[in-house]
Amino acid sequence: MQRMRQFELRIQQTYRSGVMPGFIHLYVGEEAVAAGVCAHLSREDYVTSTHRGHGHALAKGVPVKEAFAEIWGKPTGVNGGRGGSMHIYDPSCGFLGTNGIVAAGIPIASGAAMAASLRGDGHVAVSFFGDGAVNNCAFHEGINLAAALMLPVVFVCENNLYATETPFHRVTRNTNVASRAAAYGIPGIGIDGNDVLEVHRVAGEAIARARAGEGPTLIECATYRPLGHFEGDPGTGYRPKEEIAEWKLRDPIDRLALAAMQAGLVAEAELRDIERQVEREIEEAYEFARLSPEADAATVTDFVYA
Ligand SMILES: Cc1ncc(C[n+]2csc(CCOP(=O)(O)OP(=O)(O)O)c2C)c(N)n1
Ligand SMILES: [Mg+2]
Repeated sequence: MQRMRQFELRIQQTYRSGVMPGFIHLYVGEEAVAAGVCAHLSREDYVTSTHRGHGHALAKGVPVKEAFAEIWGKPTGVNGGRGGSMHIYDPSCGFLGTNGIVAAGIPIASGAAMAASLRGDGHVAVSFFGDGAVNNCAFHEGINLAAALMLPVVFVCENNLYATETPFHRVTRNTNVASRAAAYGIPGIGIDGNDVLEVHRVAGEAIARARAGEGPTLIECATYRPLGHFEGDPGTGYRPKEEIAEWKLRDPIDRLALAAMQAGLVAEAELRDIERQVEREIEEAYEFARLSPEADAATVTDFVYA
């Protein structure tokens, strides 16, 4: 969670300095979901992600340096800087992409799970998506197919209450995403997405069921993005300040740190050590990306098919 948090804050700072091209949506505040779920996945398992996908990429094992350079558009990026924030793709660790098209990762995960199922290799797929995805047709088709074929896939909705500036309750009558699982005949579970231990427990059970051939699960994680929708949106014009303040008190990293200290599992100094260790790692990634050359304009048509 620290790695995801500090990565995003460094990306934010770099982006704001004006050197980074493109458009970014930060994952700050939602780290418990990616961390709790991806802890159960091997490199060969699959993940599909969203426009808010830097955290998913890191949690699935995309190297921090190459992710940083990719978002910066540098040729040393994991996709040669051709993809950027919303097209980070690394098949070597089963990461089937951040994705600028809302809900598009859902059927891709079902397809990856179908491939794993046909090969019989015991691998699973996980699809992360937002509340904004659940009224898109890809949600219905992707989950229905997975349920009908009992595919090894777990659908993880990061319900942060808003799609851009639109509150979820304004665009749907049934705001209980987990309850929609019933329509597909699969288990649906709503959990506290800012409690990494709860995410870890529930995701572990769902992933074990998928691996055992017992089919898909829909998990709805209640979470929040304290920042704006994208870098540039102040994020305050469409929701009460009190709501943002209240959710900041439920920060997933602070909560785990406090619980672990109260249980006597870790001393504050050890937590600071982790923070500093991650700080160094992120600084190295930043320097790697900064010192990488800019793309050569002569290569602009490389990888373009006619
Ligand atoms: C199919 C499609 N429709 C609309 C958009 C424009 N769009 C980009 S992000 C977004 C909101 C997504 O909200 P949500 O899925 O809840 O994810 P969050 O940003 O809250 O993490 C929209 C509507 C898009 N990218 N793709
Ligand atoms: Mg949302």
